[in-house]
Amino acid sequence: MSSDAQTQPLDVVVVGAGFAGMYAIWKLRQSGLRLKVIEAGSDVGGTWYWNRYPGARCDITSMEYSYGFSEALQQEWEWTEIMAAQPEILSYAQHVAERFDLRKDIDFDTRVTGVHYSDDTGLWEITTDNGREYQARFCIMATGCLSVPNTPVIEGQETFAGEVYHTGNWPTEGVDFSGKSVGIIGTGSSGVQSIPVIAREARHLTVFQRTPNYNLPANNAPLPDDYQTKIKTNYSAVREAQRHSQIGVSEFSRGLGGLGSYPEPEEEILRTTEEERQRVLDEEGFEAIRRYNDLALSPEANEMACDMFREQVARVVSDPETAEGLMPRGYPYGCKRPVIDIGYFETFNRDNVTLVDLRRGGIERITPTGVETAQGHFEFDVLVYATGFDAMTGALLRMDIRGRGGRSLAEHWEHGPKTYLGLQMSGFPNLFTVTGPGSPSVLSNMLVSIEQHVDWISDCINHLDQKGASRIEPDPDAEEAWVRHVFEIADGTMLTSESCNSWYLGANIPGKPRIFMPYVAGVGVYREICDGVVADGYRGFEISAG
Ligand code: FAD
Ligand code: N01
Repeated sequence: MSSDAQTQPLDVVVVGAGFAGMYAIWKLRQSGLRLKVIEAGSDVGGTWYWNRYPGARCDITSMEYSYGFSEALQQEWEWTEIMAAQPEILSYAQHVAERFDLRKDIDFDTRVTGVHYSDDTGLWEITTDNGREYQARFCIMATGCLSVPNTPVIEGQETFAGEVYHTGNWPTEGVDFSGKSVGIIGTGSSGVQSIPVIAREARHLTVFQRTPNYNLPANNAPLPDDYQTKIKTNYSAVREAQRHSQIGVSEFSRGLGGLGSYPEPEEEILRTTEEERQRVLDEEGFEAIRRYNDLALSPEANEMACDMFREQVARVVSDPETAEGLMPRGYPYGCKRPVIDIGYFETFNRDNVTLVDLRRGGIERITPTGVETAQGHFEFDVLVYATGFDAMTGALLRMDIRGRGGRSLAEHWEHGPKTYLGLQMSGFPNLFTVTGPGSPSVLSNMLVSIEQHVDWISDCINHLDQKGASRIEPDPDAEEAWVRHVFEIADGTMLTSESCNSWYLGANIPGKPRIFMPYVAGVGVYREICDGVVADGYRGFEISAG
């Protein structure tokens, strides 16, 4: 048992010291709760601690992808670019840890393996890979939605004789690609960000692409002074606007760059002529695809915009066969997490970059010297997996979480994740998830969603303590109704289209139930629902003395 926990159980154990776990420390301390955060990594930052691959950066303007809980913090921190790169975001996390003295409440290099509820004591018993044990009244899972790297099982992969890396678990000391030939599997956001940078460093880069994306240009740049002044002068209004928006980005960043800051599309593509579309393509290039407002509603409109996108690929990429290989087909624009890039398509005009379009013949096996495909063998010294994550449920299901009566979370989620509001599961009293499935989570600016969840959980614990109650968990009917609601509003949108294999649906992990996991109604609507539940005396939750 943790030395702190030996004499007396803790009030709260938080698992994970990314932005969610870090904020939980600050917030829960305000109520004088005794807590401990347990983190597998050696420092704070979560996503930004693990994803150190070259080119990693956020896709939302950093002045909005940052904490809003401290006016002093948001005034003193200076971002250098519109969308900061990983080293800067990690420095920000470290600054927050130092400024608020967070590390003293974190046990690093400790991975939680078991989280068991005791029916006898009403406490959570937490076990770890280094033998430390903890007991707490409440347990908060701040384990991240994109924190379990997915390495696909490919025959022969253990025989590869060179260096092997995963973008989601990049070495702290970095990787020197100079003079080396590199193979990279995967062209999602991580691949798209790292490919241009690796191509500049390596002798040769071979890109194994299974599905091309409808990427948009990042439009990143040094942070404009006038924008910084505008945001800092209006920060409280910016944060308030975020909280009531669709994805957690305010109108103060409109037109700047990054997700959520694009101008509202105003034109219907179905009303345009071929001539007009050609003119728009000449003027706007890849960005043309986001000026139309009928793409979500009409498959025909969507396909017209996709045609424009493909034409732009052909305009940018010199070799016609490579251009054809980079053209997304067979699924609609907008059904996956948007991928934004810096010079991605232009990278394929370099002499030292080869595209292997796996749609023309897939990977058969990995060999000691490279990758064997139906199109031939490709050799390289270094293999990079940019193959994503076991998203949203992965980190939770990797721990042995057991609730009342020893029932496991794996059993509860056998047919897909079931939560009430993405905050709790029935049968798991006093256990909370931050940005869990069933909440806006990965469809939003995560910092906004993290603060909302942690605030809600903290208020809930205070409410129980004030009432002298000891337990809260969802009523199974309320949980079922919420799961249905989450499904119903996603159903029929492009996000659940049959032709779309996104990680939102769990489609990237063999055997994972195909369920759309996040809540699409937006952070503003969702916040109102959560607040309404509290105003109605925690409607849908069972609160009891134990
Ligand atoms: P994480 O940052 O994932 O932290 C979870 C922590 O829990 C990790 O440190 C992990 O080690 C720890 N943990 C997990 N399981 C255990 C265990 N069993 N025991 C102990 N510790 C454990 N979101 C945006 O909104 N905007 C962006 O621009 C954006 N860019 C991204 C770029 C990349 C490359 C990636 C991968 C994600 C990005 N995201 C972005 C999503 C990002 O994950 C969130 O924004 C945010 O950082 C999540 O914070 P978190 O604390 O919830 O989770
Ligand atoms: O992961 P992904 P990611 N053989 O799952 C391919 C956030 N993020 O790490 O599409 C061959 O999107 C797979 O192919 P396919 C953001 O939320 C943000 O890139 O399944 N290929 C795909 O190309 C993002 O959405 C940023 O056909 C295989 C790729 O690997 C999320 O994290 C940056 C394969 C995986 O793409 C995940 O992004 C980075 C196989 N067996 C991450 N298995 C920002 O820009 C998988 N693939 C902010």
